Amino acid sequence: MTLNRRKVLFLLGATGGAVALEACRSLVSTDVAAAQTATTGKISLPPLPYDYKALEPHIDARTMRFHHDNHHATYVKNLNAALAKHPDLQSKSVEQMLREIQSVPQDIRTVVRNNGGGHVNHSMFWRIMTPKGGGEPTGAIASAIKADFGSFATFKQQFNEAGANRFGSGWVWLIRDRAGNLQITSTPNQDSPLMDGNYPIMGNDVWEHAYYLKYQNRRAEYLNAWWNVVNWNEINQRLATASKA
Ligand code: MN3
Repeated sequence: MTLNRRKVLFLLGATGGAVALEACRSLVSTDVAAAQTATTGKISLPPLPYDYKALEPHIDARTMRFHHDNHHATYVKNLNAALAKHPDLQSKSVEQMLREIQSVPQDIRTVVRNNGGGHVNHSMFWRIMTPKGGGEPTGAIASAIKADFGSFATFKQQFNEAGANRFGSGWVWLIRDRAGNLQITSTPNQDSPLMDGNYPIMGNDVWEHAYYLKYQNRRAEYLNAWWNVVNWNEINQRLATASKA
């Protein structure tokens, strides 16, 4: 019996499983996934921080429901199944596993890369959107964007281009690299910038499942509409976290 298993049993006995789980779910943190691993030893699906229909008309309720309840839930399920084969890994956060992907046991490395990446990417994604979002960036991210890209309009255009040019499935990112510079990048599949030592400040999901029901093949239209739901407060928090890392 591992330490994590004992911790879980302790939590269940002391506070009731539902309460412990609720405590994990309500954590307001950019490292929600990490907190959940540390507390329960098992990864759980974070609930959407708003209703399925909250991002209408820019992102439709049906897409949000499928995306969260099916796609993200499946990443969590597959990740837990893989980690069950290596209980020693359960003391690590998923972020840490991605940062050290080459040290993850070979038999589950690809599963962790795809599903751990999927879990961490989507846990960020739900939080950097909000029904009260959009508009011009605020705070430190506004200054950083102006300093590094000249203007928000230029940044937005370059970010959308990178998203449009990602062939097939993947993500477009604003990352903070090891040297502390902001860069627009993109990754295939569910690969995380963490795997290259970069910190994802914000990212947009350009898998077809993120937009196909409403926008069909019009990815550029989705990329444009997405800015209406961007949560600059949360992105400022992520920038602060990245700067401390
Ligand atoms: Mn997705």
